[in-house]
Amino acid sequence: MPFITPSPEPMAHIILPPGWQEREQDVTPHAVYANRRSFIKTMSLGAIGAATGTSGLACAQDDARSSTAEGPLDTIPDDAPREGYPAPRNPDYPVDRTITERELASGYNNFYEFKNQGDLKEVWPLTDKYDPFPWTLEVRGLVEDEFTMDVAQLLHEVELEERLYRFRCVEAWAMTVPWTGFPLRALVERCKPLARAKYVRFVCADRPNEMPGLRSDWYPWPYHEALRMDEATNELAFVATGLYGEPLPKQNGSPLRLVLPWKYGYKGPKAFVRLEFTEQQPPTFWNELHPQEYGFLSNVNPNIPHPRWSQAQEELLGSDEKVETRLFNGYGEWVADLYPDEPRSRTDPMAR
Ligand SMILES: Nc1nc2c(c(=O)[nH]1)N[C@H]1C(S)=C(S)[C@@H](COP(=O)(O)O)O[C@H]1N2
Ligand SMILES: [Mo]
Repeated sequence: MPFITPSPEPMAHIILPPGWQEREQDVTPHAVYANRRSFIKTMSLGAIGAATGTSGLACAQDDARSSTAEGPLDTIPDDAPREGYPAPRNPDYPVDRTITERELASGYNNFYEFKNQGDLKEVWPLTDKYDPFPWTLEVRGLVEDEFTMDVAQLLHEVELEERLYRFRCVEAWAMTVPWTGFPLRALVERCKPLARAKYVRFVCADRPNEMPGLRSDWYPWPYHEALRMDEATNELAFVATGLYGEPLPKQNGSPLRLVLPWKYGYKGPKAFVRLEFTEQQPPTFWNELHPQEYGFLSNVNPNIPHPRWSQAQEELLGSDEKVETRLFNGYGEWVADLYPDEPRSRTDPMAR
């Protein structure tokens, strides 16, 4: 997501002035596009396996160089449960564009807990020490009874399905991938929220010994997101535990992450460890850092430009092709009713 992270080396030694994020540390989207293109070019040359040391990628790091994973598909945890895989495809969510190459979906990522440069997308070599299982989910706040569930047990109990969804990052890249998982509504129901609960908040893992990016102390770790209850229980909202018919690679959010295809990617927390049901709208990670740039709702909307770039088009991962961005990422049929105030066109008075 956003390109606000300055290079950590100089930053680690100085005190940050208030408002630092808004100033010279901002990197333009163009710089990120350029970086991504060089990455994709590198991949198409077949150099991905060598990217740990010699590929000439801009952001090689010590952590990356010592990675034992040989490629982006080599990071699926050995002990990830595989019961129910591959899961049957749910046909209710057809897509009209090509499925993204698997190596790209797992080789070009945003997962700030692991990276230490804002435009670094090669996350997989940094996940060596991350050992997600066993994993528990804490259920807290406005529920009948607070409790903690074991994720392996949860996976044994739910029915897995596959959904092919369009995915849109706020940075204007997009992909189309088959997720394995189950509806978020099923998880919410297990939590037995009280009628008073209006929001559900997700708090992500905080494992500094396994996640090198957590050393970047200018972020309000742990990563945290939140949804309104009517959003969380919409049938599109999905808990993904797998990708391309196998358990999630670590960099894609093992052991579980949210996928909300009508929202920008950052609204879907990876590797969350706690759900908390609240009456008030909880603060969220990127909104706290840049309230002007990342709203609470963050629905995909070509009529609301990001303050620093247009959202009218998006680039499909793996090609230089630009396609028109669709309102709610094309999922209006399911979610438009939830957002009466969302600008429907560029001339809508609500459009900014
Ligand atoms: N915990 C956590 N979840 C996260 C992020 C993150 O940095 N940390 N990045 C978000 C962003 S900006 C995007 S675009 C998606 C990327 O998912 P992918 O790498 O599997 O494509 O994850 C989202 N979830
Ligand atoms: Mo993103």
